[in-house]
Amino acid sequence: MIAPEAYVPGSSDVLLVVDIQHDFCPGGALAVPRGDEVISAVNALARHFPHVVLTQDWHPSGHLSFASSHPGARPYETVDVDYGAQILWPDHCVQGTRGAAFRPELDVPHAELVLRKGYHRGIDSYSAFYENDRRTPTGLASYLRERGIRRVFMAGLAFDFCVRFSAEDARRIGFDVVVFDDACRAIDVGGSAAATYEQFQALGIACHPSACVTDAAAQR
Ligand code: VGL
Ligand code: ZN
Repeated sequence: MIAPEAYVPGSSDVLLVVDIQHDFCPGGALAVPRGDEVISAVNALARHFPHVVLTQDWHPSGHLSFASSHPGARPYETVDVDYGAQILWPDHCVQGTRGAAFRPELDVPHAELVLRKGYHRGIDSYSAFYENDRRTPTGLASYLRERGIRRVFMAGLAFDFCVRFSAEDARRIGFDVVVFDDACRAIDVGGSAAATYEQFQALGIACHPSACVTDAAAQR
């Protein structure tokens, strides 16, 4: 694990910025409480990372994760699908809509890759590495490995879903993982935020304040 002290990101580090989209911010279809507050911290962090990857939740209409696709079901209920339990969400991040667009305040012009996920109608994808069937890869692990990345740092939305699943997969794949939890916000359904911290501890996923990076740079 990486110690929570000041450090300067290098060429084998990537910042993975998760789902800074209208629909996950206040006023959006699946608003994460105070989700918009992370944007300035993410912008500040990104300036210190030579490599940045953005993820974008990107569902076709009628997606399996939408409660509206399951007659009689309501958002935030869990249903059984082919690959196991799936929480149902309000329709969100529909391909090409404003809700799926990045918030305009997100300012990371040097981001190298925009990784879209959740585009298979019948499989949700919280993780940026594997879809919710836990078998279908997105290609991101190979992309990062092939480019010499060893440490994955994360910030964004939502802490207890897409950040959590991405962090856990990255760790299992063999990357060192740090989550800047002050630059994340949680949906928090059924204790999911607390469960995320427990899992991170069990798996050796560190949570550091983003000041570890932004202050280190200020000190130089
Ligand atoms: C997310 C629920 C559904 C997320 C995406 O970005 O955390 N959560 N789709
Ligand atoms: Zn989604």
